[in-house]
Amino acid sequence: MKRALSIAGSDPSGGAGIQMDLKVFKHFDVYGLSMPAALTAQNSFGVRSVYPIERAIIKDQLDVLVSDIRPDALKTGMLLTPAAVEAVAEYVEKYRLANLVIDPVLRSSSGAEMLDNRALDAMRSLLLPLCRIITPNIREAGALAGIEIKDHSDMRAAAETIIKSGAQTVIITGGHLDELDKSSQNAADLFFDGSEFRTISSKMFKGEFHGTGCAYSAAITALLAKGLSVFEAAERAKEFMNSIISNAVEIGRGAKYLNV
Ligand code: PXL
Repeated sequence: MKRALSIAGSDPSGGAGIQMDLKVFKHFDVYGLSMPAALTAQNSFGVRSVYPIERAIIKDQLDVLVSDIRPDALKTGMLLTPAAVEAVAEYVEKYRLANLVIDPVLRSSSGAEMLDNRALDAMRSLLLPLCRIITPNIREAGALAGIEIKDHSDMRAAAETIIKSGAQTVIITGGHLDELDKSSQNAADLFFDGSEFRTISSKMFKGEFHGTGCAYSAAITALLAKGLSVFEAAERAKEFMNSIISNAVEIGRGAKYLNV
């Protein structure tokens, strides 16, 4: 059986983070491995607190796990601190782990910071060069590229800068940009592998859904573990998102949760 590993924050409400990632891995029939790189206290109204996990604990979890069980693909989500970014980069290199997917989580939709500024620098210099694919949203892509993205041409410029920083492939999820254009019926993601720009479009869903970035990057991770190409994985992951968003459920009394 193929194995996928999630190194991300813990969301006790199960709508994002390692809990969501495990459900997505299961959906795709991939064996799920997970380790928290940070903790949160949250519910469907938002994140109340975030707590780091110290470097030694992250290293110990990775060392023991990976010396026995090698993942076929892995993803990072909320890492919070430079120490977490550095520890993950060190072990991905040391064990030559392939198919690294980075979801560069900067903030929760409710506004809690999930990667501080020094951690962003560490991610750009240490982790990006090790990844097969990085899946920023508009704001995260802007932060990584050091520009403010206001339109589709800024989006392409940011994608080029991110590839120059060492990522093999980038998908900038465009939903938040297209939402600014009230007439837009589509949410278009921009795919760039250093040679060709491609667009992956879908219907736009109105409203706030918790954990979309986590579920999307987890789906890509599972599909890479199964041997799909990056573009095929991205297309299949987008179809999966359409289905779990259109069937979103009310688990708590705040934001809707994805139906995974
Ligand atoms: O969707 C961003 C995100 C990532 N990881 C964890 C989260 C959230 C949003 O709340 O809680 C653990």
